[in-house]
Amino acid sequence: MTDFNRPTYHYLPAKNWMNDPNGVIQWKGRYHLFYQYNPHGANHANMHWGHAVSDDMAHWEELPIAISPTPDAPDRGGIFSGCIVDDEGTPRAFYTGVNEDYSIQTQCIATGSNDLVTWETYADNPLIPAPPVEMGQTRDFRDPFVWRADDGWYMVVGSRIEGVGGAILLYRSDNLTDWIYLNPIYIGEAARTGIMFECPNFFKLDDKWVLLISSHIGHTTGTVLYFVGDFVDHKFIPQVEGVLDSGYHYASLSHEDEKGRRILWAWLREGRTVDQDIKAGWSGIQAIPRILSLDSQNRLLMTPVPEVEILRGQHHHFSAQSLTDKQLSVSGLSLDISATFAINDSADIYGMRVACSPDGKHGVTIVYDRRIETLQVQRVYAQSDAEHDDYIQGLPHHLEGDEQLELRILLDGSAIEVIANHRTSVTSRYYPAQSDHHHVQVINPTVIASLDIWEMQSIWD
Ligand code: DQQ
Repeated sequence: MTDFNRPTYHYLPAKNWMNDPNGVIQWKGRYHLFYQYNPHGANHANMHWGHAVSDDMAHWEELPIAISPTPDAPDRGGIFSGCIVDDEGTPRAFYTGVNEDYSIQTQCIATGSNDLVTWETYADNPLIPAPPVEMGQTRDFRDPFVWRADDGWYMVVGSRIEGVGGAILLYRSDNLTDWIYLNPIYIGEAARTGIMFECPNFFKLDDKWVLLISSHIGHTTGTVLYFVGDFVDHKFIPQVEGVLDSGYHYASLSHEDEKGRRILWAWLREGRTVDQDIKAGWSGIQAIPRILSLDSQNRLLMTPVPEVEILRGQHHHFSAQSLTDKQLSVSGLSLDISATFAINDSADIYGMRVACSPDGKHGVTIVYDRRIETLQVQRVYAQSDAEHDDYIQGLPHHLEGDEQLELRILLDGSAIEVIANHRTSVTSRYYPAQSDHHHVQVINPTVIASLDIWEMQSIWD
C-alpha cells in the first residue's frame, strides 16, 4: 500500500532514520548533502554520516554511507553533526565524535576522496577533546562549524555553561588540526534561549554577521534562532534577533554555493511517536533549501531555492474574481502554493486549509489573525490521539503599513513548510488518515488578491 504520508519531493533516504544535515557543500558543481543517519533502523541511534548528491537541489541520488564510527576511537559511539570545508582542493569534514553514552563529545576531522564518496578519519582525533573548564560541564560540546578568514581558520562549537544557558565557543587554527580556544561569541539565558545550543552557524551576509542557533525552548522540541550583528576582534555584537523557524525545522546548516548564494538546509523532524516511525520504516526529511538574505531592517529573509520550481507540474491560478467557493477544485498532498491576501477592515482572519477531509472537518489550517498579528498552524485529527502532535503552532507576524500577506506553502505528504512574507516561518508535520484527505480550501475567498497552486512532481519518478 502506498504510504501517502511519505514526502515525494523532499529528500529522504530509502529507509531508516535521518536527522541533521551535515557538511553541505557544492563540490565541482554538484550539491553534496551529508546527514545524520542510522543504517539499522528508523530511530535515533548508531549515528553515521549518510550522503546524497544532486545537480539541482531538487533531484537526489543516495550514495553509500560516508563516515562511520571507528572502534576504540573517540567517535566509537557515533559521528555527530558538523560541516565540510574546501582546504585548497582537499575536502575536510569536521564532526563531533561521541562515546557510547554520548557523555564524551569531542571535535574530530576526516579527509574525503576527490569525489567525496570515501572518507578517512584522522588517526590523531580528537582535535579538541573537551570544552573549556569555565563551562562548568563536560558533556555538551558539539556540532563544529568551520570557515576560512583572511587570517586563518575559525570554528564555532555549540555548548552550555552550567547554570547559565547555551554558549557558542570560538576557536582558531592555522592548519585545521591545531585549535586554540578564543572566547564565547554568544552566551544565552536558560529561561529565554534554552539551556544548550546546538548546530551553530556563523557567517557573513552582506556587511553583517549572522549567528544561527538550534535550541530547545518553549512548547516545541526545537527552535532555530538567529542573531544579526557585527563581528569585531573575535567578539560578536548582536543587533537584531529573531526566530528563524519555530516548527519542525531544526539543526539548520548553511553554506555558500558557487553562485555566491547563502543556502539554508534543515532537518524536518517527525510529529509522531517513535513507534509510528519504526512502523513506517523511515523518519526525518530534509527541508527544501532556502536562500537567506537580509532586509533593510537586517531581519533574516528566506526564499525556497528557485530550483525547486522545476518540479512544478499542473498550474492552477485563481484571481479574486474567479474565487467564489471556499473549497477549491484543486486537491493533492504534493503542492506548492503561493497566495497573496489583501489585508483590510472587512476581515480578521486570512489563510488556507490543506490536507482537508472531504467533509472539511479534519486537516491543517494556516491562518493569519490580524487582531493578534500572529501566524498559526492548527492541526485537527479525527480524534486527538497520543500518536500525533496536534498542538497549535504560532509566531508573531507583523505586517507594515499597507503590506499584503504573502504565504508560500510547500505541502508534501506529511510535511508543511509555511513562510509568510519571506520572514516568518512555521514548519509543521501532519499525517492525513486517508489519501483523500487532500482537499484545499481558502478561509475567506473575498480577501484573496491572487492564488497560484502547482501540483508537484515526485523527485523519484
Ligand atoms: N543532532 C546530532 C547532534 C546535534 C543534534 C546528533 C541536533 O550533533 O546536536 O544526531 O539535532
